[in-house]
Amino acid sequence: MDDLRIKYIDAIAAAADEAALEELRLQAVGKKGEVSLKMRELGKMTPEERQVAGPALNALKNEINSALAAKKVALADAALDARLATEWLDVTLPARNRRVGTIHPISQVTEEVTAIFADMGFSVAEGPQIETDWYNFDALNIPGHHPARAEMDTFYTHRAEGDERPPHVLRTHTSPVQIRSMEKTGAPIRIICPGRVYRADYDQTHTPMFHQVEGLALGRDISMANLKWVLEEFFSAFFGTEVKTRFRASHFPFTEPSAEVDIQCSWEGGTVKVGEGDDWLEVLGSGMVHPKVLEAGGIDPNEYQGFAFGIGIDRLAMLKYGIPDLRAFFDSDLRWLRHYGFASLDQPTLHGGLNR
Ligand code: 2NL
Repeated sequence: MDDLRIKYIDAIAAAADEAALEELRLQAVGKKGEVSLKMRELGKMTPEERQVAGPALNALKNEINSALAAKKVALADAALDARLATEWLDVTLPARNRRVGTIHPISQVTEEVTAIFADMGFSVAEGPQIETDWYNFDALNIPGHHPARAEMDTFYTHRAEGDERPPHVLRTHTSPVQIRSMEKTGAPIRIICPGRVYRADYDQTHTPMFHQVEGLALGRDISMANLKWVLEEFFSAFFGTEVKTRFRASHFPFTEPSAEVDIQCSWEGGTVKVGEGDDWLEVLGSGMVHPKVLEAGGIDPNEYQGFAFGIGIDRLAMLKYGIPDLRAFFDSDLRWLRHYGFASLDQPTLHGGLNR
């Protein structure tokens, strides 16, 4: 029995893993194990012999079982220690750099324009990009036969066969938003309407979708003089230098009188600089809102009058940030976006300065 004890206690101590341990358990105390076979021999012994051998065998069996259990725990502990020694994680390491997106120049310029006009008391109005022909044309004094409808290269939606109602259009300007605002809040009103507009035109200087910001100010005695001040204030803030404007008589169906507005610039070595020199650059259309347009918006032209204007945002962005090709704006080329884009945490504010 001492030989058995020494054999198994040593073997258990030396077992390398749980499988070896199980093998030893079967060899020693399994059904056909050495200790179990010895216990079966108790029956052939005399009562005196059995009284000595019985308890001794039981003690041996218990001792082996305890050793097996203790070794099992020791092996599990060792396995855990080994994992803890290799599978660690330093949570204090700095994080891996992540690719961050940039703010598109159109978004940047829209924010800049909004900040400047907000400072002059204009709020932002928005509306649908798919419009009825009434809001896009009729309300703006552009009747069905008017050449402006054809000139604007309008995208029309389809009506179901047999549906004779006029089709909806993709808005060709953000003016419909201003009609909707007049209907909703009446006068006095001071709003700008930035957004996407659509015209079926595609070449070096035109994309079928582009961006416009229109402005509208109505009151009892708002005049062209107010328009000129607001625009010069706007361009000077936007370009970060005093900018002179020049008004040229023009014609739009929705304004009377109408003016095209040029800003002062210089041409040197093939690049334009705004706010210096004695050249002029056409950048916007404007005028006093036509009485018929006021009426369409539910406003009495005998009580209220005011100015409206429209500027191309894409053009403004190209001018301010020296972006040469309009069509690249909408290619979603990541290299272009990283080059011309703006940091998302560095947004324009008047107090922070717009021109960094
Ligand atoms: C241009 C011309 C212009 C307007 C837009 C407007 C809107 C209403 C009433 C009257 Cl609701 N006018 N908008 C007025 C004059 C010109 O845009 O060539 N923009 C680049």
